[in-house]
Amino acid sequence: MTIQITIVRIEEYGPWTLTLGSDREAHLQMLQSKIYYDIQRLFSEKECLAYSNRFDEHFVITNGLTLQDHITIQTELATIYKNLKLSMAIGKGNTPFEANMSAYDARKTERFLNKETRIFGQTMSLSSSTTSNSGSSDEFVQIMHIDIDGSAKVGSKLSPYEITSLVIRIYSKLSKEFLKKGAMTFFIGGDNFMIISNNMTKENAEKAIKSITRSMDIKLNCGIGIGRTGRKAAEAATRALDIIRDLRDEGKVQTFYEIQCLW
Ligand SMILES: Nc1nc2c(ncn2[C@@H]2O[C@H](COP(=O)(O)OP(=O)(O)OP(=O)(O)O)[C@@H](O)[C@H]2O)c(=O)[nH]1
Ligand SMILES: [Mg+2]
Repeated sequence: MTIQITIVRIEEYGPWTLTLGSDREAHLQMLQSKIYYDIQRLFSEKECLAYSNRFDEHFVITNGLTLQDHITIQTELATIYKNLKLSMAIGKGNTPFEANMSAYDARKTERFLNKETRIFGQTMSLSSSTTSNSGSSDEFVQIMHIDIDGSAKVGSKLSPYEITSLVIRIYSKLSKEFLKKGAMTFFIGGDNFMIISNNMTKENAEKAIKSITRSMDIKLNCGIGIGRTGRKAAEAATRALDIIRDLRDEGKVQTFYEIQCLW
């Protein structure tokens, strides 16, 4: 059972930013937010989910998305961002990290699936269905939605910037610990993280989270979701997290909850 990840990247972005002069930061920040918006909009319409990776690159869970779907999105992005060169690299793997490596490799070795629109990928069998995306049968996605328990309470003791510093420390530990298992962690705002974590057992996840929080005065709640597509898995993970909160409100404290989405 594999996962498909597409890395959308702004090519030759560094040199291009220089052409804007030194008073460029506000412009770049607005542009980057807008690109993220359009990537999330176009992919989520097709059951995919995008995560920003350092603003100039985006990781998208694209299970079930065909090459033709990618070409359509890429063409639309090219009409919005005429001055930029965007590329897409599609990869598959048993773990999200493997899928990332396969995509990265395809771009590095210039293995084009479609040269005209700069789409790279291994010559693997991409789904051929052209109807609405319900995921391909040999693919699945597992997502962990992690959130700090009672961050509002922590926030009443810490100033806004100190909370940020705490969140960054947690982010760093999550990223390091889960990468060992081939999983990729993304910060999604507030006190929330999502980890694309295919093939991770609940036991391994619990062990990793415990080792992170042991030395810190915080608790992390973790909703695990499994689905055919990125959106379906994320929906299940967030629902699982909300159930942890509901259970807590009823006095039944538990930090892990798993929901397998109906396909
Ligand atoms: N991206 C994302 N951010 C969220 C979500 N839910 C909450 N947040 C962010 O997290 C912040 C804190 O909200 P909560 O996590 O609900 O607050 P809390 O005090 O930690 O409460 P509990 O998590 O229920 O213990 C919010 O201000 C949002 O920025 C979510 O589903 N997705
Ligand atoms: Mg919270």
